[in-house]
Amino acid sequence: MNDATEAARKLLAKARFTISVPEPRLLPADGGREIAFAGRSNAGKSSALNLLCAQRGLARTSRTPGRTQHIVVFELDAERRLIDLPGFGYAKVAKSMRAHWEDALPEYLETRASLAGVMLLMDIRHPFKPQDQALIAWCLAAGVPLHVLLSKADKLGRGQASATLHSVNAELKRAGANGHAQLFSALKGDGTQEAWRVIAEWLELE
Ligand SMILES: Nc1nc2c(ncn2[C@@H]2O[C@H](COP(=O)(O)OP(=O)(O)OP(=O)(O)O)[C@@H](O)[C@H]2O)c(=O)[nH]1
Ligand SMILES: [Mg+2]
Repeated sequence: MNDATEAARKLLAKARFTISVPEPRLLPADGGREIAFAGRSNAGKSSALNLLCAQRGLARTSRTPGRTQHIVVFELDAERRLIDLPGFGYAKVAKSMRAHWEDALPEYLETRASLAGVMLLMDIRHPFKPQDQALIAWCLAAGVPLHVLLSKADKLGRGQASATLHSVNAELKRAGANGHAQLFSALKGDGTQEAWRVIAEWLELE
C-alpha cells in the first residue's frame, strides 16, 4: 500500500453520517472536495461505501432495490465528503420522483464545484445500461472525472471477470470517458486498494 492509498483508507475510516437530503440544492455548502457514488439501483453503491470506509452499518444496504432514495452525505473531515446518490433506473420508485431525479442528477454533476469525481457502480453482469451511458456522457460533458467499479465481481469466474473488465475499458475509451474501470467485490473485499488510490487522488491526499 503506498502512502496515498493508506491516507485514503485512514480518512475513509473516519466517515460519519452527516445529513440525508431529498435534492441537491439542500446539500452542505459547495466547498472543499466531494466524491459521489452513483449507479443503478441495487448496483452496490452503499455496500462499496461501507467496505471502503470499513464500517458495516455506515450506508444502508438492502436486497430491495431503491433503498437509498435520498442523497446521503458522509463527512470525512472539514473539507471532504462522500455522497451516496439515489440509485437510478428503479421502476418501482414513484414516477414523479424518478423524473425529478433525472433532471436533478445532471444538474448536480454540472453545477457542483466541489465534486471531484464520480464512482460509477455497474453490476459486472449487466454493464452499460442506458442510465449508465447517460451518466458517463453527463460526466464527460461536465468535465467530472469518472471511475467505474464493476461490482459483484465475485459473481463471475476470474476469466470471465477479466474479459468483461477488458471490454468495459475498451468501451469507456471508445466513448471518450475521462476514467477507467476496475473489478470490485464488496462481498470478498476485492478492489479496495485500487479504489482508495483513485479516491486519494481526487481528494488530494498525499
Ligand atoms: N455478491 C455480491 N453482492 C453484493 C455486492 N455488493 C452488493 N451486493 C448485494 O447487492 C444488494 C444491493 O446492494 P446495495 O449496496 O444496497 O446497492 P445500492 O446500489 O446501494 O442500492 P440502492 O440504494 O437501492 O440504489 C445487497 O443485497 C448487497 O448485499 C458484491 O460485491 N457481491
Ligand atoms: Mg444504496
